[in-house]
Amino acid sequence: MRVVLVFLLALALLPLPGVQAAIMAAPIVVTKCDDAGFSAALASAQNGDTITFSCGGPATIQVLSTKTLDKNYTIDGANNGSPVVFSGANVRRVFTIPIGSIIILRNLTVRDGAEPGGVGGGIRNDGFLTLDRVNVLANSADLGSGIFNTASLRVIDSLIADNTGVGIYSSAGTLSVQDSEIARNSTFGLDVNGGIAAISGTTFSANANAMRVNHGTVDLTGSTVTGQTETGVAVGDGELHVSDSSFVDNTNTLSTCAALCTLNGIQGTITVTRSRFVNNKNTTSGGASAVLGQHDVTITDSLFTGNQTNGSTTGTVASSANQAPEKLVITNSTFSGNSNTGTMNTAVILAYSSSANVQLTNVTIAGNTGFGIAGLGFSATGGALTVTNSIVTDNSAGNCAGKVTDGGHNLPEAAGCTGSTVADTGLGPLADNGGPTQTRALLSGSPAIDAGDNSTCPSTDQRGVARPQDGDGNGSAICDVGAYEFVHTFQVYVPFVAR
Ligand SMILES: [Ca+2]
Repeated sequence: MRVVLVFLLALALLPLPGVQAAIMAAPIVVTKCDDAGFSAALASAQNGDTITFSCGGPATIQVLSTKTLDKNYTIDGANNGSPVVFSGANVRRVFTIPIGSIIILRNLTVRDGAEPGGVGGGIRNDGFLTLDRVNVLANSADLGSGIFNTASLRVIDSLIADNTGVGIYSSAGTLSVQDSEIARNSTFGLDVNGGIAAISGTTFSANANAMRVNHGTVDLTGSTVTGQTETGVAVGDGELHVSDSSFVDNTNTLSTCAALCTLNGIQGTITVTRSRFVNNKNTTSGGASAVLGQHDVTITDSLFTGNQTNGSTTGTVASSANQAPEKLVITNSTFSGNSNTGTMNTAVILAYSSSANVQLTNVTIAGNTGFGIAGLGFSATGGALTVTNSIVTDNSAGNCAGKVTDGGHNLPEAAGCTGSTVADTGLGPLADNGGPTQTRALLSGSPAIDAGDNSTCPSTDQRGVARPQDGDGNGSAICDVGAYEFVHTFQVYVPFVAR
């Protein structure tokens, strides 16, 4: 997949033929800013042209027929600081880009397009389309209300909002979204059903659902998913890779998962790295506030705090319906201050499938609350929940329940969970201790320092600090227990030298 993404990046950086030629040609300037004036400009445009506007003030061009952009050119609606609005008047699509066309739309708004019973209310793209500083607003269709993409779509510095239905539906090809906002779409902000997509620096806010990955592969990087009213991101039979992203304040009152979950697909893969899950809430029976994994889910170097559920059989991260060899693997991550207050089978990490295969390594689970159990819970027979090099402590009520397997080098403070009981694990509060996500530091003298297993610990801690460190200064570098590796600071005597 990396090879494919690098190839795509290279493609994206190549100058488009239309851009090169546009440098050579004088722009076609639209001064009669209505359907007839714009249609005349489109009719005269040749490959490489740029169409601009000088409308003498703000302008809305209501298209009287869908405009087919069938050559290679740029439409720049800057209009001397009053970007042009193209409207479908809620009766027709605004733009169609056919196979092979290379089009750049810049500094304009596409709104009120409609394709009742069809696809692509605002824009249908079967060619190579770039949107640069474009608003796609309040469009409607059966599928792809804002944009329906089958080929190559690149979205930069743009706003895809208030569409009735899906903001962008991508059925195949490539989709790139950079530094954009996807907001208040009534079903899904993005709906990926094939091909590959790369989303970066983008905020999803207040959609019903931010994104669905039914098929295809999606990279979500440096992005924020906040304020969704149903599910943040849902994965069906696709592959999702999340890194350096935040899922914050998503609340689901309707279904099983608030932030990130797998649907009932045949397969589906999620990886999460260096990301935050904060204050997500799921209020229904069953599911998860942060991550619901039904197939392969891998979580590394991430933080979970302030997430809440109050239905029965719920967890902050819940694993269900995994079929061997699928598994939920969590490494170098912190769970603190989450609550699961339902009436049964609640836990921060909840395995409730008889075939669950959950592996936790160097995880810190501390200071969470729950009704039945607050820490680790295994609510079915069969399967396995194995915990290694981890701290599971100060969770009320209870640190572990069900069949928890001791992978070694765990440090609970009280009986009831696997490992060697200690009086106090010496954890600091959740805080910024360096690195991309907050952690709970090991305080000096903590029994977790140098108590892990070098053969099973990862090569860094949650923050990216190298493991193992010689935390107690005895000359032996040994991994710590939990998500944080203590760095011993030697007392250095610096003699005072008088000048
Ligand atoms: Ca150490």
